[in-house]
Amino acid sequence: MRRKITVVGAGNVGGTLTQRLAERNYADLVLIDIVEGLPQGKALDLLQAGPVVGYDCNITGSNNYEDSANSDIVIVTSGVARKPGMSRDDLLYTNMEIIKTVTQNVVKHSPKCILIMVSNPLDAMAQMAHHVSGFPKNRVLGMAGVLDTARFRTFLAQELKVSVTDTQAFVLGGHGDTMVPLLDYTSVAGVPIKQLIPKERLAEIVERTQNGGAEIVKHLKTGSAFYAPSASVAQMVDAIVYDQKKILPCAAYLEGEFGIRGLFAGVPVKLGKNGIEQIMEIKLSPDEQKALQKSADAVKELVDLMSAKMK
Ligand code: NAI
Ligand code: 2OP
Repeated sequence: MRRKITVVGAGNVGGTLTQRLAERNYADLVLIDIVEGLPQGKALDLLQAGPVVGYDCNITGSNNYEDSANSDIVIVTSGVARKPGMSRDDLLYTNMEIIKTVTQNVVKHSPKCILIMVSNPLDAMAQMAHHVSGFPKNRVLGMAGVLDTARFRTFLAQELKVSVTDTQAFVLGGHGDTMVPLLDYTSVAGVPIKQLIPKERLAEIVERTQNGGAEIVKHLKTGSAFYAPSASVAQMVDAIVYDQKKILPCAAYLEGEFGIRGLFAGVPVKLGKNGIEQIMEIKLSPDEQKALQKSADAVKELVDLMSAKMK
C-alpha cells in the first residue's frame, strides 16, 4: 500500500505543498480545509495534472478528517497568515484555537502520524500541537529553520554571485525577528563566510534574513510567502519518507539541550523515518548561545500567553 500524507489547510502553503508532494509521487495525499469546496477543487485540479506531469498518486480533498485516517505524516498549515504591519505573534490567539481543534482531529484519526507544524507563530503552535496531541517529542516538529536558512543562503549567494548550492548555513532559534543565523557554521564551498564578506555587510544580510518573511508580506500585501515555505516542508517530508537521516534545522521540543527546557525552538536535528531521531547539540559561541536564549525567551512569552488564555 502507498503511504498516506495529509495536508491540513488548503491555502497558499497547503495547496503548493500538495502540488510538490504529488510531483514526488511517493504517497497518496489528502488535503483538508474548513472551507467547503476549496480542498475538493484543488485536489481535483492537482489530480488532473497527473497525466501530464506523470504522477499517479491519489489526491483527495475533504472537509472531513475521516478521510485523513491512518496518515503516516500530517502537515498543518491551517490558520491565518500575516498581512502587512502584522507580526507572526499577532496571529497567536486566532491560530492557537485553530491548531487546538485541528490537532484533536488529526490525533483522533491518525494516532501514529508524524506531525509537522507550519502555522504561525510557529514555535508556539508546535508547542500547542505537542501538548494537545500527547505525542512523543520525536513525532512533533515545526518547519521554520529550513526556510530561514534558505533565505540566508539565497542572500549570501546573491552577494557573492555564486551558486546557492555552494552555500552552507544554519539558522536556529524561534521563527521570528530573534532568529539566530550561525556565522561560524556558514560557509561557501567550504570557505568560512567571515573570510568572504566584511562584518558590517554580513550584519546587513543577517538582518535581511531575520526580516525575510516581512519583506515578502510587504510585496504581496494580501498574504505571506508560500513557494519557499512549501519547498522547505517538502525537504523535511523527503527526509522522513526516505529515512535520510538528514541534518536540518527544525523546531523541536527541547529538554535541556542548548540550555533550553520544556520549549520548542529551532535547532539542528537528524530527520529520518521516526521523525526527529536526534537533536544535534552543536557548540555555539557565547554570543550565539546568548542570542539563542533570547530567541527562546521570546517563544516562552507566547507560550505563557497561551497557557494563561487556556486557564
Ligand atoms: P492561507 O490563508 O492561504 O491558508 C490558510 C488556510 O487555512 C485557509 O485555506 C483556511 O481556510 C484554512 N483554515 C483556517 N482555519 C481552519 C481550520 N480550523 N481547519 C482547517 N483549515 C482551516 O495561509 P498560508 O499562506 O497558506 O499560511 C498558512 C499558515 O502558515 C499561516 O499561519 C502562516 O503564517 C504560516 N506560515 C508559516 C511559515 C513557516 O515558516 N513556519 C511560512 C509560511 C506561512
Ligand atoms: C514567513 O517567514 C510568514 O512565517 C512566514 O514567510
